[in-house]
Amino acid sequence: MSYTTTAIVTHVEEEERYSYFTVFGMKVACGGRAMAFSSDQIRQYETEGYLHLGPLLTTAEAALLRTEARRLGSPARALADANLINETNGVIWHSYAVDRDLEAFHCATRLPCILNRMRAILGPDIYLWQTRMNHKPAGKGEAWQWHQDYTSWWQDGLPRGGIHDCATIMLMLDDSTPENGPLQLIPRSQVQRDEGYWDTTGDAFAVQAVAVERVEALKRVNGIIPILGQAGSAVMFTGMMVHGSEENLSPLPRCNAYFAYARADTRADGSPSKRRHVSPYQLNHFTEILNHSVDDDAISQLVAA
Ligand SMILES: O=C(O)CCC(=O)C(=O)O
Repeated sequence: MSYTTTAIVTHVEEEERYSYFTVFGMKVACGGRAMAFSSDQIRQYETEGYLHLGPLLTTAEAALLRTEARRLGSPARALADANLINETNGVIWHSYAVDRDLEAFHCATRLPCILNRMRAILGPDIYLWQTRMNHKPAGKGEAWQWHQDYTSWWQDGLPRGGIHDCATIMLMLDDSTPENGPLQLIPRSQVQRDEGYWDTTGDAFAVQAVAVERVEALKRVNGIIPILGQAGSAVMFTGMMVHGSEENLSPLPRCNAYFAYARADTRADGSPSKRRHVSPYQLNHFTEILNHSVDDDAISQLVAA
């Protein structure tokens, strides 16, 4: 079954009900936390491959998640082998399964403001395919080569990577600034899945990178968008979006959480992955349909507790 977005999206007519935020001096409607996508926003996601959602969380909610993220990225974490340690500097730089052992992140992956947006794009029945977090400590955070997540996920058996098959919400847990190695996207780059090659030059793990010539060609036509915003802001992007980031050489940390969802009829068949997994938690173990959201204020309740 395929979904047409117009059938799913509740179009909100009243202009004044939008909230706005500013990126590079441009005023962008983000719809606000509780609001459904407008059809313009859906169109932007479909053509550009991403949508900046602006601030989704309050300052207090973002602060709680940030504190929990630091705990998650420490050796004290319960699921120790869901964390990856950079062999060069001994820093934990990547965490998988972030919704498994901390309630705040379990709630974050199931907030109505996130699930409803995902359902608007992927259809009513969705599941969590992967959760991960990139800790980019001040002065130590690694660059990420240009890549498409779906190149890896295809090897894991996810059968389709189209814009209505799988999508990721990236949640900023620190402010993302031009200096601290923000996520960067190449808009409109989601049009084809590149085979990718194993780039082992990073200190961390080998990434299935997009070939340099292809990246240069895409950049020439579409440019690069750095994803900036205050902690608690989010961006949504599709699985074939070419993205990466620079090192964090600034004095400020930059931590992002990534929640990847897929629609119910886009599932791996359980065959072994064609790539080597660096953690037993690289993909989510629980892929049940997310029928229920938590309360909209679930994270605020944890703040108050
Ligand atoms: O967080 C970053 O800087 C980039 C991470 C990334 O590209 C990924 O997790 O796929």
